[in-house]
Amino acid sequence: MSEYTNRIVELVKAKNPSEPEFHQAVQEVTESLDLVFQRHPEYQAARILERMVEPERVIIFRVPWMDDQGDFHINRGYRIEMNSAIGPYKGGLRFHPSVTMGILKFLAFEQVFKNSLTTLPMGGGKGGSDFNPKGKSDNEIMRFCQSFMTELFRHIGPNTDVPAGDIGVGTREIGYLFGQYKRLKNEFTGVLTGKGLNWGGSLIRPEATGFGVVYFTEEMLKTKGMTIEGKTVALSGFGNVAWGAVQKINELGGKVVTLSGPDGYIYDPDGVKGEKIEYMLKLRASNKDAVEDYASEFGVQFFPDKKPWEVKADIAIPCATQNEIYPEDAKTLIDNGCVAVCEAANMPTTLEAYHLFKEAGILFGPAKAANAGGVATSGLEMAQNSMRLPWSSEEVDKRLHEIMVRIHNTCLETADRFGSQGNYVDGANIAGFLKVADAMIDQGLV
Ligand code: NDP
Ligand code: 2IT
Repeated sequence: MSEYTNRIVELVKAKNPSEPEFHQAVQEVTESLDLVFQRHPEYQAARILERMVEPERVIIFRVPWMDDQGDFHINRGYRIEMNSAIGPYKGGLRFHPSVTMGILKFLAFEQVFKNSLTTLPMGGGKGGSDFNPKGKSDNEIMRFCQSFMTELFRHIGPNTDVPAGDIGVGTREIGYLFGQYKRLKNEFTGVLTGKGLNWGGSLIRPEATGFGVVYFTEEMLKTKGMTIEGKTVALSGFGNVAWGAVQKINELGGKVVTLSGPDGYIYDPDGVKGEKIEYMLKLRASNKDAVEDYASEFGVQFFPDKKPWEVKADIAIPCATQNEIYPEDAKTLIDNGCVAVCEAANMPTTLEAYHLFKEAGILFGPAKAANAGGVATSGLEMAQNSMRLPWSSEEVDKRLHEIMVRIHNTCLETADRFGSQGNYVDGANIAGFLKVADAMIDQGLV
């Protein structure tokens, strides 16, 4: 790293202590941006990166709610409004006990670059709460969502900030959040995405992140004369994104041999297919936070407290959460002959593990490019809401596919232009940065 970018990383660490995930995300991006600053000192002179690491606005609020026994609970709610240079803040809400300011800042920072890559007019944001949905009843989830929105509603709007789902927030939660927003504002607008189909949602949005990741993987493989057909895939997670990815991999003739949860992983040598894909929805809806039940249901092996990266596979697709591939996992994947790693979760690979993949010359699709299909389809949902016209699933899927191919090509072309041939990480970081940076310069001191 250059002295300049090193100074920015140190500044971020000093100003945001105890936020290691945010430091990690900033470091990864700045490593790529050195290539830009060498050629374009104007961005350094305008202090664009210094501005981008400072959120435009951070909202923190109390979320009181009552459980089914009548006991009081207090959680913390957040919304990070990171950057609105190219459109309203846009990004998901995460409900998980691990949620902290640092995690949401890393996610919001990544979202700025990701949304820029989609080519749609969306700024970057992220929010959520340390609320734990595990074991909660439907009524408890509803009361929590209503309380969360009772504060959040005054900060968001269809032209201001448009939240969506992420870990622990799916169509059910978006429904309760939307219902409360509508009561408070007396407005039916596209203020959230990931809505139900019969009240403004878009076809393919639930599948979009997973579909998009697989489209991106297919494009990466094509550059080496390969396809997904006949390949085995090690996949982590079992939630919304994993479910979409598994469907599309099957459709393209690949075989998914693992799923994982916080309890361990299952190994299914015949592949997760047919009714097993439907079963994933049951697992997710059970709020039990575990994949072990899959093993007993389908008579396959369960490996407690282990990660799926020890299984020999051609492709690895992490779909659970941040930092799930460490250097030792990367070494195992490389030794086992893995040809591609494509990030469906946000920042699932540690920096050191990414450096190992880079040295080994493995195809590596970074999250901000590879998983952009989710937010891109949110952008398509916003477009349909504005027109008050729904598109068919073929129409949405066709647009999603085009967007993913375009993002893939943009990454490669940009990496090439900046002397980092074949490096999707550099390509994604630089292309995402340039559009936002130019918009910020056009808009003056913002
Ligand atoms: P879900 O809540 O549907 O599923 C999340 C999955 O990750 C579950 O398998 C969950 O297991 C697991 N998980 C979550 N936290 C942890 C943890 N701390 N340790 C171990 N496992 C964990 O969320 P999504 O499928 O929507 O999200 C998965 C990933 O994809 C996240 O990184 C998210 O940011 C990213 N993503 C999501 C998009 C979307 O549109 N939904 C778009 C782009 C990226 P458990 O339930 O047991 O905790
Ligand atoms: O990480 C992500 O891109 C998401 N959770 C989706 C955000 C969105 O606004 O659809």
